[in-house]
Amino acid sequence: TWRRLAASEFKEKEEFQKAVVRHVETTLARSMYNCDDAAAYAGTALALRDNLVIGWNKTQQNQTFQDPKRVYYLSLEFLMGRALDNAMLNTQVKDVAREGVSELGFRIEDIIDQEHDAALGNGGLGRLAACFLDGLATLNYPGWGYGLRYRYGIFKQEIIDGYQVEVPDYWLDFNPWEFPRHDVVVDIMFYGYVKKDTDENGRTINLWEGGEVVQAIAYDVPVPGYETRTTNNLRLWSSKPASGEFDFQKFNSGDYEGSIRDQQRAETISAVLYPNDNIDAGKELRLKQQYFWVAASLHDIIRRFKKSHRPWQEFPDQVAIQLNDTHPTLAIVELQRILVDVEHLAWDDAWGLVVRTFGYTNHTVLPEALEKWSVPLVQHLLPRHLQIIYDINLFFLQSVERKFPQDREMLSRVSIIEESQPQVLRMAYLAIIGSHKVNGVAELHSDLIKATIFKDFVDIYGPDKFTNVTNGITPRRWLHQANPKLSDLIASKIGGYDFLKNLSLLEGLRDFVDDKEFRREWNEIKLSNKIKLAKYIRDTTSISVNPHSLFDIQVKRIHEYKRQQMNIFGVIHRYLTLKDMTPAERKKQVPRASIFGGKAAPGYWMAKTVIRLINAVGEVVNKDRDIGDLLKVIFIEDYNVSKAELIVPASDISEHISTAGTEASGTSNMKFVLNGGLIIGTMDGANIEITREIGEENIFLLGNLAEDVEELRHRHRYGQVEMDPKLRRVCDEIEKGTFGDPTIYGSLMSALTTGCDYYLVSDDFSSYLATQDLVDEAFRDKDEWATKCINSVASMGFFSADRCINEYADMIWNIEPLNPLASS
Ligand code: DL6
Repeated sequence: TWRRLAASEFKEKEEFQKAVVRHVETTLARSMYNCDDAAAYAGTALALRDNLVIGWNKTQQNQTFQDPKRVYYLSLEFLMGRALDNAMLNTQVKDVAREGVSELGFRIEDIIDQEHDAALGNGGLGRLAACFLDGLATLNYPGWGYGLRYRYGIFKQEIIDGYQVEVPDYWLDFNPWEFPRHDVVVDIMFYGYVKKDTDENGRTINLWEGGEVVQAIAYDVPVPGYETRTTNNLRLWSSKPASGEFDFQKFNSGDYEGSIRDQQRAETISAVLYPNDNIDAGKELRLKQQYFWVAASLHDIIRRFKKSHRPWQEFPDQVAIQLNDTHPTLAIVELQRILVDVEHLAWDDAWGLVVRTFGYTNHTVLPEALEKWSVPLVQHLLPRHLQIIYDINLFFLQSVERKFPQDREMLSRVSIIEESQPQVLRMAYLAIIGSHKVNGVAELHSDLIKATIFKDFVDIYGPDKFTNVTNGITPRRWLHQANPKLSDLIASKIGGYDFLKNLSLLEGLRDFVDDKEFRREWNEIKLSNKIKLAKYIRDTTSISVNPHSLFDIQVKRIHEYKRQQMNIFGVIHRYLTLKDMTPAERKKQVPRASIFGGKAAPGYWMAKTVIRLINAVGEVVNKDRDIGDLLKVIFIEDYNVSKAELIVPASDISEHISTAGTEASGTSNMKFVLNGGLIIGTMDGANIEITREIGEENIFLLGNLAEDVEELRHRHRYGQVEMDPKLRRVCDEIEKGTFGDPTIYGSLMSALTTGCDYYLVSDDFSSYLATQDLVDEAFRDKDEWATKCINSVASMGFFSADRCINEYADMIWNIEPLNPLASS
């Protein structure tokens, strides 16, 4: 039963009300007569927070007292979204809170809407980290997240004249969910030089000296599990100058700018999230961020380990560190440095501990996303670390040479140092060499990394070092919170809400698939979610969308490999086809709303051009009277987690149409299916496993397979591929100026021709259109459609983040859940 207990102390609405009023009147110094939604949000959040903090403190005390092995999840991104609703639901106080605030004259939905998203991430990688924190806490694992407290999260996207414009997102005005720990401060050094010295035993040691020092200050964020007392911690580091705030000497001499220069320089480190998804920017500040964060986190982890006075040999028995992509790879080097230079362990002993501690998750095979750091830059910023990397590489290459004495080329292929101009460090190779397990995030992806980018390493280490953990999502946020009516309906049928902790229980829905009343309620819920989204679209864009039309949604980062361009080309084709029809023919068509959303990296011209085209097509189509409701094209501005919670439950079909072999997993595909939407997609990433779980009859698959991609690209390079005629017509229409000045789309057009169509739009286009026709056909049969949706939801158990966390815990971290009541 200890798993079931929530931390909630609020049993009655009166208690909750009192706490809200107290906070409004005392913490905010406002009168209840002068309390708007924003103040009511603050009061509600603070009341709930009081409650949360008690469970959080207890969890941390319990973990300190029990001292189990812990996992530390190092991620440069945590895309948490809003916290209030999630915290209310996880601690089971939402009903009490709703009643409480309602008597004070507020609607809980309006209060929830006041919260700013915590958007410390770009997309899938950051949201996965957030889902994993929820899973860790819910399953009572002792696990912490470590990240950076960016002052500016991912930019806010505005659409002006059809173009994306980036606006800074200052989200920290009022953030009740973080606790500054002014006593948890770590000095972090950069630059300087390495000095040789001797230790107490007369051995030569290397000392890293001099350089700039910046302080890392901890901010803690409570992460409550669902229906448990466990509230874990997310520790985010913020940078500040080590030498006080201000240089008085400079100030007094009139050098006002100079007097704050150091302060600004230090604070810049945690100022802003790099807004790139699947693109490596390679900037010095980014490297500084990475080292600052991993050095502070390791210092903290080691301080905690040292409290128990265990010998160093036990470090990997107490500590597991998961590297979320290569961004934290310097942690491997930093731990080796601390063990050898500071703790004076022998190199090999230290290295053995390092490798047993780390696990590395790869999230991409795209070459442009694989991190490489310039050697001169690392030499300048982290001179001692570069020496250590050279040594790690040397010992590694020696071992490879012993194993493959005949294969000289292997050495240059697997070396951490790439012999380019300038030389660069291949961070993924360093991450593999310094970890005991490497995993991909979906079966196809894990197979691909073994067969392609990491093939040599499989030969060197054997296949056991490489494994797969298919991604998952938390059903608490992505069903219960985002789609409460559906969650309630499911609970009413399958015997309560246990499915939120054991998602396989959704199987129970199969017993109701033919139940008329159940199907009616199911369809009503979908319709009400679509009405809600249609209202939002109308309020924000003035475009009316018929809620009975087929909602076709593609929301994700805009990237050529995700192929939003194929989607919008398909929309143009649909528009042209409708225009060709007689009014009588048109009447027979299925009305469709094509809904897009997503941000483009600010420097990614092609992605921005795709956004421009989508908006331009919308401009033409949405006001074409011949077309009316038959086709609407909408671009939802500033897609983020809280908008996803509105959009995902409203979809009939969602698009996951990446070029096969490019999308490592995808996680929105799982969210859409879990919410009773079907998907159209390629045989890529987790789509493949979704197909396996829900059955081929419930998914609309299209396009070439990953194994064909190389050959197709080869044919394009040698001019052997004719453009699909339907795509030709679409391009002609764009080039004719139907969607505005055609020169705007020049890069998009030439990517298909002179660019050799690297993402194979032409090759998949006819299959895409044919599959969209099948979607229309299937949607006409409302009964059959509902059957597909219900059966799919029933099969989604596998995609719970809890399953992932248990797999990581078992295969990689070797940790156990901890009874949250053990020491109370
Ligand atoms: O694993 C989470 C997520 C996957 O679902 C996406 O398929 C993948 O594109 C994304 N990868 C990245 C890589 N970025 N970097 N570095 O975001 O990871």
